[in-house]
Amino acid sequence: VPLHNFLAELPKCEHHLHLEGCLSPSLTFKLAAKNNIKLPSKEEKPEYESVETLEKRYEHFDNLQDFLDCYYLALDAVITKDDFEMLGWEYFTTAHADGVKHAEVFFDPQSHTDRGIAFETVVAGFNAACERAEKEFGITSQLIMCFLRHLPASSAAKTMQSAIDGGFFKQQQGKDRVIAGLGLDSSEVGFPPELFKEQYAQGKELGLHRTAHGGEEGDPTYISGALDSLHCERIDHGIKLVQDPELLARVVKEQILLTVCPLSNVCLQAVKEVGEVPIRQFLDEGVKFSINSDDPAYFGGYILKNYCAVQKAFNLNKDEWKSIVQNSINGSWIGQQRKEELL
Ligand code: ES4
Ligand code: ZN
Repeated sequence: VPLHNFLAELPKCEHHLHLEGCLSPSLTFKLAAKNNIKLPSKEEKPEYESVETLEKRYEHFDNLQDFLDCYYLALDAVITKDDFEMLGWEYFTTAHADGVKHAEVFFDPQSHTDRGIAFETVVAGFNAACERAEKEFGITSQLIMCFLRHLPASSAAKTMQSAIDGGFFKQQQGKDRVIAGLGLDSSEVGFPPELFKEQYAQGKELGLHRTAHGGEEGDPTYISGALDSLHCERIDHGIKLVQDPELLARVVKEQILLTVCPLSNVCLQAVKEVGEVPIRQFLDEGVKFSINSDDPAYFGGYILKNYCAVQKAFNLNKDEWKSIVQNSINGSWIGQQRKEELL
């Protein structure tokens, strides 16, 4: 790709990365063996026969749900604090190699607490990876706690309470790490943002940042709902915004940042190819966005691969790239001082 070295060296911020989405087939088998966890039998699910067959399975997903079924199943192998730290470390080492300087990363506590893992174990492991990344690489980071939208709001409420009771929110601790924001992910269509109004109101009251997946597979009402009912500062994906010009104008005016994930959109068949992601239209109409990797172990690559795929499809010039990077720095949940260091 032309400009490859230029893209590699840009000071990147990542805003849309699921730590659980860094669980590769090889790490899944490694952790399952260590923890004595039985992955599905060959009769149940032949793709779990070996690392290679699982890699093969991840080469094609029919849609978001088909992917999510794989994503939740593989998590059975992840058990201890060290496992979560290892998963987080898998992310930060690759992110560092790709030129990431600041990362705001998602995790899904319910996908672990629902299988009997303590909330504290999950946060302690991921947080340890964040601390180590800052010490060894100088990467700053924050955790974003996501609610699984296919589970009832009562389960999200319990998760919220666990975080409060444990003192895990940044505003409770006055510390720079631990959990800085709320997110909403998993199956989108049929699970509108309005269902989680109360948890987001509670989060806003606590001073937490707010984002939500919207307009990945769902129509633009999933975006407007996240803005109106959840008071989100960012929208994750948001590519369906182009179906509603009025809403697009509002997103421009209110400077809402979209966290776009091009390779993810192709892998989950939201678009046929990267060129169909509305990058050109967003640039021309002044929609701010960052470029991100979503679930790199499943979608064929980390952030630099996403930057390169966009370059291959759109042939952007250096000034356009600089404005994308500037918008992702400015859209990060960091203070002015850190922004200036990154710019
Ligand atoms: C996700 Cl790509 C995507 N969309 C919605 N929820 C998710 N959880 C992990 N990856
Ligand atoms: Zn996502």
